[in-house]
Amino acid sequence: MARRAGHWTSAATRGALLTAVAAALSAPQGACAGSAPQTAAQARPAAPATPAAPQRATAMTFDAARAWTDLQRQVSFGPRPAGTPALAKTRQYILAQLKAAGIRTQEQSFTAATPAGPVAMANVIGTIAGRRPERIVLASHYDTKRAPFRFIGANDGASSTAALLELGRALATSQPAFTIELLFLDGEEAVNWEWAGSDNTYGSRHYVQAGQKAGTLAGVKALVLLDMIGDRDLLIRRESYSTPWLVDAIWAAAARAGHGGTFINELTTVEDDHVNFVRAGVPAVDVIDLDNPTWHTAQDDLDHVSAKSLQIVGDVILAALPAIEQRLASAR
Ligand code: 1BN
Ligand code: ZN
Repeated sequence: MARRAGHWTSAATRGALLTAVAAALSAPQGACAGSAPQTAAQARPAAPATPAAPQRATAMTFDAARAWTDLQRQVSFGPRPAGTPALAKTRQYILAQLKAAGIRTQEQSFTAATPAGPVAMANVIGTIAGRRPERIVLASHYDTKRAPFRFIGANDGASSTAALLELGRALATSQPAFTIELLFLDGEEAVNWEWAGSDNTYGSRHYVQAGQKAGTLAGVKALVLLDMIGDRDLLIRRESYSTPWLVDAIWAAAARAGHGGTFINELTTVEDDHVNFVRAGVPAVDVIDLDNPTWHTAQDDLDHVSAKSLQIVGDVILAALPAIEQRLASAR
């Protein structure tokens, strides 16, 4: 199942990145938020004039068999709505997996005011230190929808969380240029059946507000949100709230990797966790497959998700990260 997705730092990429990083270090911070859309091709810097300093080049491998195990384990905990013991178990599983991969962890606990009263929630953050402190955040919600039937969220909740854990393992020893933050969000799902008003995305709203208060959100240069990426018939459209250059970078990587049939050029619109980042001025993208008949049904189960879909998305995100870094490093 494992497949080599590419090198974080090939000699050429590394040299180009170092050149761009040097230029970017003298540029004003936060300059990329809200800047004009640019294609990934335009963002690619020229080849370096001088060879890069020797660094460890780590091959990054997304192993969908490991991700599949993560997905199965989450499903084995049963329905996992915010505030339940099953979600607390899921959180402990995520923390244990991050620690086992040598990734620094934090819990961000808060109490959300929901239509059902106060609910204790917690985001989980894993940090992979990069050569510079500015962060690229990779995110997924890990809660599942409260439902009047047994909803286990194999796709909606477990698939993106599994992919994020495996991306963490792949990136843990890669010495990335930007710090990579793995953000496992609580409370994405509405407590009421309908998604309306502020009854949704509790975890991302808390993360953004806390970062604004502490002055740390300015260090988040991009957010890549994964959601419902495990469907057997995976089909991912460009999402219209998402920042165009980030969408371009991911879709270009998908096309290069031969996954243009999965990452298609049609548009869809979804209010998801990424919207809270976009509204706060952080470039953000939602990689989401909304086109599945099992969404919020009892059929969102192991029979309707596949390891192959996890592999495609894992490979594409790993392949897109260098272009995202290049764009950020050359932003003025
Ligand atoms: C994603 C997964 N979402 C809910 N579960 C967000 C969403 C909101 C999807 C509204 C469709 C409509
Ligand atoms: Zn959902």
